[in-house]
Amino acid sequence: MRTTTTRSRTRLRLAGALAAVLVGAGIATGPTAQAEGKPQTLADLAQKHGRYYGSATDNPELVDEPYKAILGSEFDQITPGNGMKWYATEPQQGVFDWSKGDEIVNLARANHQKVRGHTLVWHSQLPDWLTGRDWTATELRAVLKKHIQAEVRHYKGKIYAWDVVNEAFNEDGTYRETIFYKTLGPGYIADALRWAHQADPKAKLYLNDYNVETIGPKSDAYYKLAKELKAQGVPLHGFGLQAHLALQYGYPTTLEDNLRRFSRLGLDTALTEVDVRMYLPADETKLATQAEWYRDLTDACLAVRRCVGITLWDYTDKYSWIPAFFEGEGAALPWDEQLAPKPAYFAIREALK
Ligand code: 9MR
Repeated sequence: MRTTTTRSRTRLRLAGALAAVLVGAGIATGPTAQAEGKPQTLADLAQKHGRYYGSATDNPELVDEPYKAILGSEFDQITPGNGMKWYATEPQQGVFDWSKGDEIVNLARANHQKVRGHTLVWHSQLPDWLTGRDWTATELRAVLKKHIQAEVRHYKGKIYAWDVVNEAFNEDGTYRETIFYKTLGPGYIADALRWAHQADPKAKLYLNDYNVETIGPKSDAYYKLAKELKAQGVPLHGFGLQAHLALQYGYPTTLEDNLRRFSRLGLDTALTEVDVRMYLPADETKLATQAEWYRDLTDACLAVRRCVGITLWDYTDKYSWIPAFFEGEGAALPWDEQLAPKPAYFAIREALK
């Protein structure tokens, strides 16, 4: 892992400051200012390394044309922030609504972007019909199988990778006591993967979680489970590290080693929901540190062969989930609320060059 040097910090600040001046003067920087007039987006730069650079997006934002223009041009992968979750896709038992997910998939097709499907099995954002009553194991198994297979089948051939099970472990590495775990036991994870694989044998199937960027009890639990699942021949192809980072907790310095150990199990890895929040107000120093982190996490992925790509959890502070969930925090993304690139954006470009 590269350590932050005063020189690189200064360089970043200068790059950011220069870009800000150029943007302010109406002179295109970055994507539109390359040699031979060829626009170089984050996606273009990432593709040269065989990686994707993506962003989450959410249906209500898609009326914002300037937002959509950057989403469609700068990225080669998108993830629906909410549109494919259980509450959205099966609002009544057995009654499916694909409208939100379809909107995202159609947008991705128009922009030649990959889609990460998010998410099939999660304890949060479940419909009331599911959480509002007790189920026997036999009943819940059937409900879960039907949901997974209906959704994966509907999107067959259109989804690059699915977050099949999201956030299955607690911080100490014990299983999270979700409705699925409590009713079905830990085997629900292997079952979910097998059912998804039957429905779309070509989609990459992931487990995905937050606070798993460092080597520690939670990522160890995934490592152990992934190893077991692979040994049993369960169709697991990747591990998603959400990477919701916060300046006050320090950079996860074991990220690269952690990615590498999952690669060695024969799994792809991806940074799936990246943001780097800070206490507001943002200032030059915090934004410079944030830029270093974005650069370092991009470097970490590039350094590990099977780290396939990076997804921002939306690309702009305008649509970040952070301020609503963490009081007094925000400014977590590489574009600000006016859709102007921040130092973090230029730092990512630097890492990709
Ligand atoms: O971005 C999503 C936000 O719009 C929702 O309100 C929130 C509800 O929990 O979920 C957000 O996305 C989450 C993702 O699905 C799973 N990892 C954590 C993300 C942030 O909460």
